[in-house]
This record gives sequence, C-alpha cells and structure tokens, in this order.
Amino acid sequence: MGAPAPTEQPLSAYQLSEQSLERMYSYMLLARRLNERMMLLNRQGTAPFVIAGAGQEAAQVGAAMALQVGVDYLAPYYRDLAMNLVFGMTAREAMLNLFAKRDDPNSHGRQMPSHWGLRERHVVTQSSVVATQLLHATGIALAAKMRQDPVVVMACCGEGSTSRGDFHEALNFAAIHHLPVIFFVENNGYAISERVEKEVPTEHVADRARGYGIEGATVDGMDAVVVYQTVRQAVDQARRGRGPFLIEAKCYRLWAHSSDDDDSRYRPREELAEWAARDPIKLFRERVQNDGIFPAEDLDRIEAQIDEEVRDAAQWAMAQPDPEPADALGFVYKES
Ligand SMILES: Cc1ncc(C[n+]2csc(CCOP(=O)(O)OP(=O)(O)O)c2C)c(N)n1
Ligand SMILES: [Mg+2]
Repeated sequence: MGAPAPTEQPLSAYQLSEQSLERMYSYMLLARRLNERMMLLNRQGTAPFVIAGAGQEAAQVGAAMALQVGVDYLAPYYRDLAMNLVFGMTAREAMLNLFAKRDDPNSHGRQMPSHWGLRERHVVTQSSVVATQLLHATGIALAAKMRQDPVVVMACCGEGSTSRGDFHEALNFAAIHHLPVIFFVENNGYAISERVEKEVPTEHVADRARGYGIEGATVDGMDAVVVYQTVRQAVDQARRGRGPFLIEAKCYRLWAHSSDDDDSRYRPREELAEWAARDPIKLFRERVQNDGIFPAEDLDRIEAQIDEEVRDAAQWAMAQPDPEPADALGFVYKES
C-alpha cells in the first residue's frame, strides 16, 4: 500500500482555532513521547508489554476531538492511547496502566496494558478479542436512542478487525435502527504480519458501508485536520438522528505490531521509509510552522514541556503501589 498524496490546503481554510490546533499537536506529541518512553522501559525490562499507536496519532486525535468529551462515548481499541488522552487520561495514568499499578484508573492492574476503560470518562472497557467493542458501542447507542440522550458513540478498530463477524453484526444492527455510532477504522496496513490485501477484498474498508446502506468515507489518516473535519460532520449527523457512519482513516503502523513482534521478517524497509517520511506529527509541525500559525519557538516549548511531563510520569508511576493480593477479586464486578 502506498502513502496517500497530502492535501495542499492551508490550515486557514479550515474552521479550527489556534487553540484547537495547539491541542491537536500537544495530544499527538504526548502520545508519541509516551509510547517512545514505554518502549524504552520495555527494552530495559521494566515494562512487560507495549502495543503502540505510533503513526496513528493524527487519526486518533482528529477523530476524538470531533466528539464532545463528557457527553459522548468512546469504545476504543488497544492502540488508541491518543484518543484516551483527548478524553482526559493523564500521562501519569497512562504510565500506571503500563505498570499494572493499583491506582491505574482503567482496570486497577487487572487488564493487560492498553486495555482502556473508565466509566466516569465514558470510555468503554474492552477485551483482548478484537472487534467485540463494536457491538458494545452499538448497544450503548441503542440505549442512548431509547432514552433520547443526544449521545454519539465512537467505535474504533483496526482494518484487520473488520473481517470479524462482530464488525458486520454491529454495522447491520446500527444501520437498521439508525443508531448514533461512528465506526472508525484505523487502517494501518497490517494485522500483525498480514497485509491489508489479505484482510479486505475491497479497495477501501469504507466501501463496505454500501452493503449496510449507510454513509462511508475514506480519509487521509496522516492528516489530523482532515480527519477532524470528516468525523465532525459524521458526528453532527449522527447526533441529529441520521444514523451510523463508517470512516476509514488510512494511516500506517510505524512500529512493529507490539514489543513482542519483529516486523523486519515480513515488512519491506522501503515501504516503511516511504510512510515514515509522512510521519503525521512531523507533517503537522511543518504545516503549522509554514502556514505561519506558530513560530518554531512555541512548538519547541510545547515539546520541552511534554518531554518533562513524560519523564515525570514514568518515574512517579514506577514508585506507586502494586495491587494488593487480598484485593484480587475487586474491580471485576460492580460493587454497590
Ligand atoms: C478474535 C481475535 N483474533 C485474533 C486476535 C489476535 N490479534 C491481536 S491484534 C491482531 C491484529 C488486528 O489487526 P487490526 O485490526 O488491523 O489492528 P492493528 O493491530 O493493525 O492496529 C490479532 C490478529 C485477537 N486478539 N482476537
Ligand atoms: Mg491493522
């Protein structure tokens, strides 16, 4: 799969405030720096397992910023660290999750790292079985519709997960009942070592929307602003009762599948280099600078603050307590 051609539109053509653009950059960079630090800790033997979203930050931040935090629901998948940051997760909490610490707000150390979920922030808990969250999201959207709550649910997965029955059942049900769900597929080209051509028979994942009579769109997932614009429109429609939308963000997994994978055994280095040249964070920085929105010094300042935040988060989280053995059955079932 080749990298899509970037858009030539200046940022001033979009209706995004400077503050929103700064938030976009900060969330993307924070996610990347957290992932880099996590991988380092893994290689040092301190963190057991890392599954990162490097290369998918623009897709994740653009999509999550189109939702109303505090109102809408997020059913993320494991790579969606950046989405969780937009929904309020802090760097320290992300590190507590990595180390499976007692105070990890996601599962208090019960789940694997990157299995998100926090009721107060409307982030739906997930299992390791890919695509199950799409059905949960559809159920939440049904409840919202029955209660007449103006809630939109964002259900995320990778393109490989769209081959599972759950994906098709979720789209079918959501389409029939006009439910407010955005199915957001982060097409990063691979399902572990399997290339997209062996996962999906159509050119685009979004082509599948037609089979369910719903709208679909394929967007450049390396461009946070384009993703935001597309998702925003779909969210507004869904909130007005127009039903579900399937959005495919074409991005790329810049790292191996996980800290336990060796991608050099199956992925051509030239392909990786082609996509790495379109690193979404590098592109965004160049764009806001070239369009005269932020001077380099402002961006350097943001970067320095984030580096400090990540260093602090890792050190602090490592020193936090592990779960108590006596508490092993806690946080599994609802306790009144
Ligand atoms: C039902 C199921 N089958 C297989 C797996 C093992 N598995 C974990 S991640 C993954 C790849 C999923 O690929 P994709 O949906 O494209 O997401 P990506 O990891 O590329 O972001 C697989 C096969 C699983 N977790 N669940
Ligand atoms: Mg994939």
